[in-house]
Amino acid sequence: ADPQLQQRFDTTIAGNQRIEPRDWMPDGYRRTLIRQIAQHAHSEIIGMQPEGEWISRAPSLRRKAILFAKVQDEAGHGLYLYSAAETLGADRADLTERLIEGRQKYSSIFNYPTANYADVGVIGWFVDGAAICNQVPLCRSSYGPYARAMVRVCKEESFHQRQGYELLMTMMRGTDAQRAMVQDAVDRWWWPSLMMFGPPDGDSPNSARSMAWKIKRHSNDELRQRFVDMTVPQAERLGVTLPDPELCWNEQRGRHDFGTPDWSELQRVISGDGPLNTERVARRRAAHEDGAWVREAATAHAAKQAARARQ
Ligand code: FAQ
Repeated sequence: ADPQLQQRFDTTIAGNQRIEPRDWMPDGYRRTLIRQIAQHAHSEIIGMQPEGEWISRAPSLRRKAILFAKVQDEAGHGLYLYSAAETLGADRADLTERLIEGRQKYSSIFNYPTANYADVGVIGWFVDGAAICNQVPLCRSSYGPYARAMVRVCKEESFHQRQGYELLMTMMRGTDAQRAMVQDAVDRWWWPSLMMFGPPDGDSPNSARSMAWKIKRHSNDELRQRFVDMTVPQAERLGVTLPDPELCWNEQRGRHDFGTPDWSELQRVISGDGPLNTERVARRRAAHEDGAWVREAATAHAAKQAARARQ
């Protein structure tokens, strides 16, 4: 690389300024961003499925309207993120192909089943809560279009988290059976939610590089800790027990100690062998294939408009 360009890039990063699409950037920086942003976009789109299944079975019109809005927001987040990836030279159709061929990853969390409506609440509380912990610092990520997309995404995720918590509060005020449903959903989603932050720092091959480039602002373990510290008082207020006997307040550290997630499970789910990996990707593929006629019609329409404009 031209040393002057490299130096300008380094100065921009060191000064906490933003790298913009037309700026020179090292190939590795571009590749890392495309990888992370594409995975993030795919997560939003695949992440529509676990809750989307419950839209037609929502317990009231109000809950249905709320869930509709949330799932629609997730589609929007996916679109901002694919657009951010395009500013780096990625092609959205190609990214979609990679996803449905299993060549690109999406978050492990969306490979678990949703058993009942309490799961919708727990996804909002835990999964959107984890997403917020992870994404608020990404608003200061060094790549401009990604950081700016995160600002709006985080505002919407905050609403999603609150709707989940409010749903659970309502169920906890209900019957014993409803309270048991909430506790059961908490038991099933707690550990997979901790895994969303990625492998422990010692086994995270991308972290050091991404942090030096200020793409990531904190390590996986630091963000996981923040999520635990944020969630424990919320669980107490709600009246549920987090399924970790090792969870306790550590006075000295001023933070909670907690148990170790089953990292072999995370590896299995990431490598395609989670409870619903096959179904999630097959569903995405079917939706893509079913939409082929829309893409063809839009392309034909655009060509006709362009031809008319030339006349
Ligand atoms: N699942 O070296 P690291 C949402 C992969 S929130 C699957 O630590 P990195 C909102 C990792 O990609 C969820 N794969 O990697 C919503 C890497 O593989 P590669 C999406 C995982 O990138 C809520 C390898 O393991 N959020 O969608 C996972 O430095 C409710 C080694 O790991 C984001 O994507 C995992 N959990 O750190 C929607 C946030 N963990 O690429 C609907 C942005 C790790 O080398 C409903 N992303 N891997 O082959 C990030 O912050 C980072 O990419 C991490 C991973 C922290 C996820």
